Formats: sequence, structure tokens, C-alpha cells
Amino acid sequence: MSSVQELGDRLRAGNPAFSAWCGLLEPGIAGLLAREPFDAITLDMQHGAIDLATLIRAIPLVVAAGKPVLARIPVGDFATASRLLDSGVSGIIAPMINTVEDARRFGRFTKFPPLGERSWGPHAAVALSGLSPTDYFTRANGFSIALAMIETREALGIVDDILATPGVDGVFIGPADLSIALSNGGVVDPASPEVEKALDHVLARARAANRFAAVYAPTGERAAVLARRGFDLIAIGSDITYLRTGAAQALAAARASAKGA
Ligand code: 3PY
Ligand code: MG
Repeated sequence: MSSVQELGDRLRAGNPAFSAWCGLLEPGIAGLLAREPFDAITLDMQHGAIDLATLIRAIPLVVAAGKPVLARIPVGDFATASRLLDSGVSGIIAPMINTVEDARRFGRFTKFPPLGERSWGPHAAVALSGLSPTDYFTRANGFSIALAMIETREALGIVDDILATPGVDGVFIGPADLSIALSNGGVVDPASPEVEKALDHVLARARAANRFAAVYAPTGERAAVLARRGFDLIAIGSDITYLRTGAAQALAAARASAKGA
């Protein structure tokens, strides 16, 4: 089965799925990271430099490595969500879902009728999924995963309604923005006590609703902590942090051994 259809199964498998996070304007980075043992690759159009054409070019590279692609869309850009699904993305992460209407619009753009209002035109997705157009139409609502970001006080207050929205398959917590919101603009601290409490609350509500719970972790160490807490999907760091960490480690090792010689 093509990885285009597999994201939901990987999230339901019981082991937490770890995703790479890409924002640099080069599709080959996602293609290369897909060859590392990540469970999925996420490309970020909200804060990353990555544009629509670059993201669409990355999809076949990641699928060829047997991994599903997730994409974070810019705030409120639900039409782009449909377009990315048409290109073979398996999961959409929508930032700043702060009202029930935001959640409804998101669900409608990511699912075909009768559940939603996604328009027909998944030419690349049909090819990459290995399905006939008819089978793609029948199955896509089941394997295209829509994750609504919870990252404000408003979203926290309506998390049950967001989780109950038709077409929304789960939530994705943005702990950095949530920390800013919960400190009334005081601090960015993705592991603050207020955020920790909110993480537990949202995770419990997602479990009760039988929906996916996903979260962003700045480091692998933090991802391990969140995996033990029970999240289904954890996105780790970013391509820029992988580069910086790798560069810093290589240089530190070189300088240390040069001194020792
Ligand atoms: C946040 O932590 O606010 C995010 O959006 C994760 O990238
Ligand atoms: Mg955010």
C-alpha cells in the first residue's frame, strides 16, 4: 500500500509516530530526511520559507521513500489544504483554529461530500496513492488526516467542540504559542507549568473523543517525554535545528580532538 494512505494507520498503531519538520526552500531536504527513520515528514508553510510549488515537489520524493507527508498551511488558508491533498499530502495541520467556524471550514475543505465540500481534482494524489479515481474518492476521507492546532486560550476553551467537528480527525498542540497565550504575552516557554497542564487536558479530551492528539517538540529529548505521555504524533525540531545541531557537534568534536592531538 502506498504511504499516502498510511498516516492514520501509523497513528493508530499504538507507538508514537515521530515526524521531521521542514521549512527550508528545497524539496530535496524533505526527500533526504524521509530516508532517515522518521515515521512521517511535515513541511511548514506557516512559518517556514517553503512555498506551495516547493512543497508539491517534495511530495513524490517523500512518498518514494515510503513515508507519508504532512503539511502545515498558512493561517486560514483552507483552499491550500485541498490543493495539497490533491498533490498527495496525507495530513494537514491548520494553525490558529480558534473558533468553531474555523474548525468547520477546515473540516469542509479537507473532506469530500457528503462529509465535507472538498472539490474533485486529486490527479497527483490518485497516481501517488496507487488507487483508481473511484477508490480514491471512496477512501480519501478515511486516510486524509485533518489536525486542528490548539495554541490559544480561545481554542483551549472550545477543544471539545473542535474535536467533535465533522472532518476534523484530531488536534495538534502548538506549545510555543500556547505558552505566550497562557502567560498573557509574558514569555515563550513551551514547557511552562501552564502549558504542561494544558497538554494533559487536551490529550485527555482527545482520548475521550477518540481523536488523534499531536504536538510539536523543539528537541528529541522533549519528544521522548511527550511520547511517554501518550501523544500519537510528535513533530521534532526543524531542518534548521538539525543543521545547526549537526554542525555544532561536528565542529565541537573537531576542535576537541585538535586540542588533544
Ligand atoms: C507552536 O509551538 O506554537 C507551534 O506552532 C509549533 O510549531
Ligand atoms: Mg504556533
